[in-house]
Amino acid sequence: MENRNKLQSNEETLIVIKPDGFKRGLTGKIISRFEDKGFQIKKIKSFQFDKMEAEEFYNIHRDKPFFNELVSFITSGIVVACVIEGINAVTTTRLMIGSTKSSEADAGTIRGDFGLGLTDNIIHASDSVESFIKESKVIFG
Ligand code: 3AN
Repeated sequence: MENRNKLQSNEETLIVIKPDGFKRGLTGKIISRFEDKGFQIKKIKSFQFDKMEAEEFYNIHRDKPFFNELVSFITSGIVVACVIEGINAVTTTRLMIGSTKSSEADAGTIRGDFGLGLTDNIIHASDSVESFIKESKVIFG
């Protein structure tokens, strides 16, 4: 038991409920899933990204053809960002949100259960500890 715990690291990650998730009133249900799983909500903030913050947040996608669409969507309404903490938070959170294309995401995942969109895919979650550090700095400073 002691050994197993050593392999599992307690870490933090970031989730952002996107404007579609917020508008559809899914915030509570989504946050509950993370609490039910055993994560703690360490920070929470409801706000609207401005263009500069969104471009910084999505900096890694700057050269992608869908970059402008991404920035325009994430700035289109209120989002709810949370820093969550728990065992293997980055990997487990990514499993819980599901594949990028909501229409193809597995049932039981957040995208699989609540949406059909691609840009409007309800939730963002950091894909690494490095991304978490960069992304959470944009939101929480
Ligand atoms: P994920 O959010 O699953 O990590 P990424 O990091 O590949 O997906 O893409 C970031 C965001 O960009 C996605 N959440 C989605 O909103 C959007 N996106 C990804 N691929 C496309 C695409 N081909 N066309 C439009 N938007 C896309």
